[in-house]
Amino acid sequence: MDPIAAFDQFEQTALTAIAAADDSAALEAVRVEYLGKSKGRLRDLQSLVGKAEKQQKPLLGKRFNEIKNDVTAALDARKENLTAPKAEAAGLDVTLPGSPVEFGRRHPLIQTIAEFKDIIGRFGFSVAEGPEIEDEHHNFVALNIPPEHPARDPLENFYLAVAEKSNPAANGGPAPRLLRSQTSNVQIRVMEQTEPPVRIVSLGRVYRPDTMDATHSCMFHQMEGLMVAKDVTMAQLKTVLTMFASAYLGHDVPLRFRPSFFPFTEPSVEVDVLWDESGWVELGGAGMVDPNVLAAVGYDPEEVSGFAFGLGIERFCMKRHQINDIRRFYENDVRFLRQF
Ligand code: FA5
Repeated sequence: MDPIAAFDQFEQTALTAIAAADDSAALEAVRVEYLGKSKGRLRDLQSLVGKAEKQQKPLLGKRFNEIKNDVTAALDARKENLTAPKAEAAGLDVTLPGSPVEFGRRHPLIQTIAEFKDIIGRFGFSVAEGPEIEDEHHNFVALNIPPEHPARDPLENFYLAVAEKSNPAANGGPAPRLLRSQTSNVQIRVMEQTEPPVRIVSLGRVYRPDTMDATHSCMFHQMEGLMVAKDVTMAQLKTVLTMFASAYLGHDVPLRFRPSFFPFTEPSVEVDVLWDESGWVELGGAGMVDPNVLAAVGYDPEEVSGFAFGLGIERFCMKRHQINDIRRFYENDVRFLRQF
């Protein structure tokens, strides 16, 4: 074959093989076949130059170098192409700005709980945990709530079916259990296990079969607070609650303390906030821990006194963000949730 034709054919087949190689291993095989130092087909071309007539040699030499450079360049380009990110190989422009990634965010109540812990922590309260499934002792008895009290009515609570109220432990059945109706159960559990002084809060879910409306839910969150030490006073309770509410709701928040009644505190108060033109809404209950409660956990009411409070977390969050209906928290509507 005419050397020039052989050169052209070499170039043609080499470039076709390079373009057809679809991974690095195939491309390497092509390189070895065409450009390999010991057995590559380029060596055959080189020998054609060597055997050529004297006057043809410069032309063939020039063509040889051109082909060698072209094939080498095509190999390098293909190699870069194969190792480039897939998106680029698929014809995408990776230099374009990416589409924004939507980050999730924490639920407003979870944010509120974190902020509550932060604020009350500055008053020296540490966080205690307690169970949501509770026995009657910790939810009622130890809190001085007698069996005939309306708060213990099965219709006012979520008792667990496995241990119905009609099947009390006294009859050999399992002890009745219920979803706790207040975080005050944690007061008792902490006092049972800790010597005074005590200064704790406990935040979590509570459950009541209340009729749902704008400010009532069947499941909601409370922050319980308990401080027991020598000479704890009602004035300290009022100060802590006022400072806490001002820290979360703003310094000029209008609060109102109303005398009230809880079986486990004496005296007792309820704390209201001025909601809007329509009037006041209750934020929580509080009071001085009843001496009976202190004595029942083994504390000496002559030695120590204490205050306790239970605040509705949803209501605080609603007041702060002007949320007009508690059900918004539980509807999973992203248009609502993404505002926090
Ligand atoms: C109690 O639960 C007492 N354990 C509070 C307490 C603790 C008093 C320690 C004394 C000492 P009450 O039932 O009032 O109290 O509830 C407290 C707060 O929880 C209410 O003020 C309100 O903010 C909130 N709350 C009560 N029921 C609901 C409900 N169904 N939905 C949303 N929030 C509620």
